[in-house]
Amino acid sequence: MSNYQLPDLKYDYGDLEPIITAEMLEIHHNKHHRAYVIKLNEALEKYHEAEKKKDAEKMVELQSAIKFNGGGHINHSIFWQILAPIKDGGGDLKKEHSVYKAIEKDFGSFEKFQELLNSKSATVQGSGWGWLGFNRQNKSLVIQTCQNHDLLSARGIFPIFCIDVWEHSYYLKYKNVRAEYIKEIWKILNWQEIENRYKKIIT
Ligand code: MN3
Repeated sequence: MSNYQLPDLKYDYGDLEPIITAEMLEIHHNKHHRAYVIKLNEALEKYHEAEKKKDAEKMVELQSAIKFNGGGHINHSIFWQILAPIKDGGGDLKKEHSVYKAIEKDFGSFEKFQELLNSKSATVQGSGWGWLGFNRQNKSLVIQTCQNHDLLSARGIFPIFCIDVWEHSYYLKYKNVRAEYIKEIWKILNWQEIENRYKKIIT
């Protein structure tokens, strides 16, 4: 039987302050992400039951819950990894990194890339995610957005890093000003992990 688990964070809830407060991170990880994991496991259990009974109607019915909660679990698991406390190198952009050079090549400059990702993420309608991804076909970096918890990989694009722009990720501190949260989150991006993810996909 499948049994997905809430992943532990590599930092404490207070470690991303002041960008993300301890209260925000605890609710986001321990409540929201945990709920996706629980509901994913429940939906999969029901799915396996339905499969045993050859109940195709029930199996189709359950797919939306699997997609939503499974996507929530997968996307958040990436999100926690690509963040780091400032004291542990969060926001420390390294110009010698391959991913930095690729960003400059594919977007003209790092500043242009940042502006574009910020504006696309800020204008996601409703809930969703902003992404830097790698398109394997033309071997270039792309900025994309997804609705809800849709997976970037479902479009054939490898996820390098993401910004959660659901209201639950910023509302406690930034209220309705999503753009301010997005501007701040660059200060806690884990560029070493982002570099590792980029290198893994290009080699
Ligand atoms: Mn979230």
